[in-house]
Amino acid sequence: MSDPTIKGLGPAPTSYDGSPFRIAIVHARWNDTVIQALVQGCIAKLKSIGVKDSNIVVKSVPGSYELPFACQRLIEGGKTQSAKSASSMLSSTTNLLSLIDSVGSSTPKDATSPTQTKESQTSAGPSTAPFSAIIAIGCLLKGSTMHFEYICDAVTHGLMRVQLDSGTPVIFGVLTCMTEDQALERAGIGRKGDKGHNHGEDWALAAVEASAQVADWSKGQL
Ligand code: DLZ
Repeated sequence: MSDPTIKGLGPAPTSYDGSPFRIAIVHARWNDTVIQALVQGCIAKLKSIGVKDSNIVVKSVPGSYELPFACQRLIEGGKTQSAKSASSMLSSTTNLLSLIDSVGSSTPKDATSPTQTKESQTSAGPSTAPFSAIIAIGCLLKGSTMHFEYICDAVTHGLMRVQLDSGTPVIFGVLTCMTEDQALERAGIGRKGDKGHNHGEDWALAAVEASAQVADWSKGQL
């Protein structure tokens, strides 16, 4: 019988569509079996609620202690990528306009070939929008020293600080377990009969819900 204290996410008051959002997952590599199950569960749920495959970015770090810094840098990287892409789009549009200008009012003969911009050719490709939300996934297991307590505390506060400082939701996907069995059951791969529940799925739902709320609230739509 699996741990009866395992709980999942209750239904949201609204159902959210993930298709407009770009989501990053940063995961630790410690306790890899648990991590892989959580990441796979998270990705599958993101896709099932509409997030496009090309809008899911997955990065890894060695351990949970590295998660806050990696999340902070990735959020900044997403903003930089977005700004660079917007400015290169603007300069391509300017070039195109000056080309049209230089041939007078006539339309360029082959409007799609030599004059086509790199950006327009790849417009169906991966999004370069800033991340709507980031999901930090780790698994900390209690050992016989105080190491666990210090890392749990640092990671929890670090991730909270990153989301408040950046304004980008950071989903807390860090299991803090006393035993390996507790972790396996919270990744849906328990060894004792009932497999438990994969919390990666809950974190995907939380990421899309937070993304939708931030998008609405930042436009004053409450
Ligand atoms: C060192 C360590 C230990 C003992 N246990 C875990 C763990 O259970 N889960 C985890 O994600 N990371 C662990 N680490 C690694 C630290 O998080 C970190 O990667 C290193 O201390 C290097 O900064």
